[in-house]
Amino acid sequence: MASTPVPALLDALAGGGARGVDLTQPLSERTPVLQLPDPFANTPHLSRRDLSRYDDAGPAWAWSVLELGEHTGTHFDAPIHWITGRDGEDVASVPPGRLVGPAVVVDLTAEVASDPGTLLTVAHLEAFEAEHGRIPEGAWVLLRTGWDARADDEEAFLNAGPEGPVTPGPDVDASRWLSTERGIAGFGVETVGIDAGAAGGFDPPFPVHHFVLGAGRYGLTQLANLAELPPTGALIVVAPLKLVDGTGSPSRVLALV
Ligand code: 23J
Ligand code: MN
Repeated sequence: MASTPVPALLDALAGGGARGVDLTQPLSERTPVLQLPDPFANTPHLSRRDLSRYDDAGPAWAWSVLELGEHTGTHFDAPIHWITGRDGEDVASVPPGRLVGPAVVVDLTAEVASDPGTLLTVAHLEAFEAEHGRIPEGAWVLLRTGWDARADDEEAFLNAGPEGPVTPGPDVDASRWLSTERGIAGFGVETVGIDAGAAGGFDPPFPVHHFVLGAGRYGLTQLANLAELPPTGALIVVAPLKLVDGTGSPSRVLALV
């Protein structure tokens, strides 16, 4: 394996020993988008208009124009998305080596089933490492919660309560830990943002954005099918648009298991 790892991987794919898993949610007019409270601006839902559809405007071809936010659906957060990362990378500047690497999957599905506002803590991360080993350099840490099952129902997905959205995510200490304690490439979630629903009220607000993007690392949201990944040992491929000055980008996210 060591001398010809890619041919060995191709043999494994051909023989069924390895396979690709799509971690991407479908992207359409129905894709749920974040809803920030007043007075903040909000991103629109995806919309599109036809340029032609096998008609007078283009008799043999169909094509359309999209309008969508950079932060729509399964998407990538670049460091410059947050004020703490404003001197960091835009999407186009992310080195390709950071977009391919080991995935580790921290599973809070059971906790989130009984409390949808469950927060990921440093204790959870330490328990994960005690069982599965140290999170490797360049890893993408993916938080599995079962939230992907809600993705075709915007109301259930955003889960707004009287006090605001109730969705899982890291607490302040876990956000800081992810930015400083391990050499991770990024942090990914199944929910609408990399921060917990309650994180607008944390100190600092939106601590994953604050610390993780501020440390030059990346975010991934609205992931699907994390249940098909092992806790360690999967390879992730993250493919945002190479958008110059982009603060984020809808992305295709694939894993090899
Ligand atoms: C802007 C402000 C707050 C949040 C977000 C964007 C996101 O979740 C995002 O998509 O980056 S929480
Ligand atoms: Mn985003």
